[in-house]
Amino acid sequence: MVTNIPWQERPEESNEIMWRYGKNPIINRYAIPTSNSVFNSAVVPFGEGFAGVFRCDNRAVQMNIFAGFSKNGIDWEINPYPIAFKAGNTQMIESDYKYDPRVTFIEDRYWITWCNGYHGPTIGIGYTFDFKEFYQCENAFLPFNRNGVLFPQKINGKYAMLSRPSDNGHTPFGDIYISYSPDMKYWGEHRCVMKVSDFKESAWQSTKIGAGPIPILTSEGWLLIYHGVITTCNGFRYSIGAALLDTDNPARVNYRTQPYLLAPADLYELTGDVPNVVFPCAALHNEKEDKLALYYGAADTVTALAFGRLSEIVEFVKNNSL
Ligand code: BMA
Repeated sequence: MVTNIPWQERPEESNEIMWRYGKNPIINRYAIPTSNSVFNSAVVPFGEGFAGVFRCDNRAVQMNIFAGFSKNGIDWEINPYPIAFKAGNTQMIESDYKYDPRVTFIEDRYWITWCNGYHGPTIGIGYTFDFKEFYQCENAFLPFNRNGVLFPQKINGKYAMLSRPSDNGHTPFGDIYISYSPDMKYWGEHRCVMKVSDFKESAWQSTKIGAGPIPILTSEGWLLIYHGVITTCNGFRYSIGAALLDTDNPARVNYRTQPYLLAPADLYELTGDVPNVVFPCAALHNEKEDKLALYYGAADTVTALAFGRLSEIVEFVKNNSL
């Protein structure tokens, strides 16, 4: 049980289900000497504190992932050099770029997934035991795909991953699928989980959706926090919602938010390299203390933190479902 996750009580004047950290953003765009932006990043409990894999685009705007460490989950030391992978369960495969990492501990190691540039975006997989040595495995899928998110435990004896088949550009469509693997190398049994919503029912998630943090197992099923996109006259706007997936068959969606939980509203979310984006890639939770800390990229520029009560989020998803 993780006891010291970042936390700040809901401000008295707020009645929101999720509220922002008062000192957002927690990581600024120039956090390492070469960075243009640090966003869409993933953290996990590690040792006495936390470790993370951070998306730092450099000043040539090359996208890569970097390891980082923190005692309190808020103040981060990010390595100034990108992760250098060794060959894992295959020979080294090409990687033109790496972005939007997710991290989870399964059985004996930390697994990392990311959007890997291999003739276009697809899902890269790697692992580490110590956040010092990293191993890169086979890509999970053919191009084009993004938002590969592992479940934190095997389901019916197999590894399970959500993903979002896409195109080679700024994909104007996208639904969430699930795939299974016996060995983290071969993936199959692909099933559709969730599609975009009907515009008149819930427009914020009507263009495309994608899984966010590693799903969290609750008494009501898997809590999946996801991003949803609407196409506006100014381009895409990215917001955050949540769903409850069946525990044994997560391809079945039991509930899914009609209103969003968090949408771009503060200045660092509204302005930046890509305005109007909140993009969640990680969450820390403590079930006993009923706490959730959500990490999200803001405006493709900085990294921010929001909080919520796990039980309230679950109730909200159930009571405000599409
Ligand atoms: C998506 C990805 C994310 C990014 C988002 C908004 O397609 O590229 O990394 O945050 O667009 O620009």
